[in-house]
Amino acid sequence: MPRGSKHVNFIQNYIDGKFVAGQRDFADVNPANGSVIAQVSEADQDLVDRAVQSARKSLSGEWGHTSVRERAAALRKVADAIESRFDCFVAAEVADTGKPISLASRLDVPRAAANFRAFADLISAAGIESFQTETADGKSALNYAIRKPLGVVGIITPWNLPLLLLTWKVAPALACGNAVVVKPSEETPASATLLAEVMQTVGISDGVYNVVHGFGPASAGEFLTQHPDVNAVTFTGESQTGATIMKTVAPSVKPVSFELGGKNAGIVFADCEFDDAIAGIADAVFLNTGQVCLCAERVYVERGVFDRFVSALKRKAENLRVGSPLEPSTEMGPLISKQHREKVISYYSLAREEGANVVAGGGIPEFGNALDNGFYVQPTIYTGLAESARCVKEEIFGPVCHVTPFDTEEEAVHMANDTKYGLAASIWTSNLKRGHRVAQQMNAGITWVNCWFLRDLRTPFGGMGLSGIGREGGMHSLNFYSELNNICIRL
Ligand code: NAD
Ligand code: 6OD
Repeated sequence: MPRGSKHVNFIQNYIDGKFVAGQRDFADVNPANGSVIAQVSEADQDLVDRAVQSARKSLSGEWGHTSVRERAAALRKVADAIESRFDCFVAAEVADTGKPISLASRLDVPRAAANFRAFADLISAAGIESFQTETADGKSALNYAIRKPLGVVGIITPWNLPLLLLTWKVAPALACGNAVVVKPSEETPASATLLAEVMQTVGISDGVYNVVHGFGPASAGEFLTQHPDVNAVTFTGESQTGATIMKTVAPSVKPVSFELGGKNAGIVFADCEFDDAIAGIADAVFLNTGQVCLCAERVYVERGVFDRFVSALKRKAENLRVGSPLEPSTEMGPLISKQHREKVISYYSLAREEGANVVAGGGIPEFGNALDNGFYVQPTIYTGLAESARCVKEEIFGPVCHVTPFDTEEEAVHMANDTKYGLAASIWTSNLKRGHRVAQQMNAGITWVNCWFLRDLRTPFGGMGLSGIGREGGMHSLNFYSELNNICIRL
């Protein structure tokens, strides 16, 4: 498809306040039908360098002198402008990811605006740490720590919640006075580019927000993480990619924040509110076609309600409306790509080889129309696997779970924690004491009781083990995106 074709959009990089093309393009594919929706201009090493230099320059210009009040006001303008282009953002996100229009409208785009407002509020209210220190001579000293920007922050994000996860990092980085170079996933380049238009419209200084498009290794992702003038890297994506980025940044000892993969557990006790637990676990397994890092791929159910639970979850899976993302009633769209579908389907085959009982799904749906060119899979439930099975141990990142019965609380806790990951867990019980007790034993960064993915943006968010390094959210974000300079004054 030629550049500038009337039939396809051309998505460019955004550097120093201008849209810029590189030497090579790649295709942006709609996962719902396999069609090419845009050509994307890949940033080579020179363009990534220009983006980093423009970010650096902005820090010594007008942006570097903005007050907290001015930055908070700028963030609120960005939030307003996202809302005034709500339909445009929804359309971009739906076309790039294949997620249902209802989901993008209630989750992804509202959260993007909320991210900017939350960090405008947080930076406006943030205090500074101070201590009065008694000294040996009977006098004292005053210590106080001031917050300074890190400098140029490299932001690398995945394709599952592209705008939500990008703005989750851009908003606090800008609130703290940094300039950013973002590298969205090659699968979902549109919303980061639309955000560049918003930044331009609301008058964010040139160079403060830059977008470079491309892939990871030997492309924009690697060029950005290895750039000597990038002061910190914040990354959301696969654990293995996190490990690679860690090696890349090691020689220059850059601070990193990593939000990585998960193999999350849901624990359902017999005393739960049954319908709430079924609805919550169905969401936790199938939302966004199972492509949320917080999704529950392992469900542990107390034996007394196991059969009833599995039957009810099967009904949920079989009644999910899988179809065109543009149809308002659609509840589940395709996976992100042909390649990702091959991965998920390979796990569906592996589950059978490992001896699973297929309760629901396990294959590819047939529509008899253009959607057959999309990357759909069936919502799938397995039982009967050993806890050591690969399908129970490895992140699949699709609309699939394995359900295991348990007899005692200790057994449930042990199985839920038997993983190298440690991102999220959900516990379903009407016994509040048990809820607290079990939640406190979870080896996870986030544990929900009688809910799932209920967010308060002031709370710590992140994982342990293979699920990440550090926490973002609230003050944790402000602390990551700032350098603290402690000043000690002898009184
Ligand atoms: P991915 O790691 O393949 O890619 C993420 C980003 O990293 C993309 O922009 C990619 O181009 C870039 N990248 C890849 N290799 C790179 C390299 N060597 N150097 C620099 N950049 C590189 O992940 P994905 O497939 O896009 O996303 C799915 C994964 O993300 C899942 O594992 C999921 O659990 C995880 N995830 C985690 C969270 C969280 O908050 N913990 C949130 C969303 C997704
Ligand atoms: O809600 C958030 O802030 C967040 N980071 C969600 C991550 C979801 C993972 O796919």
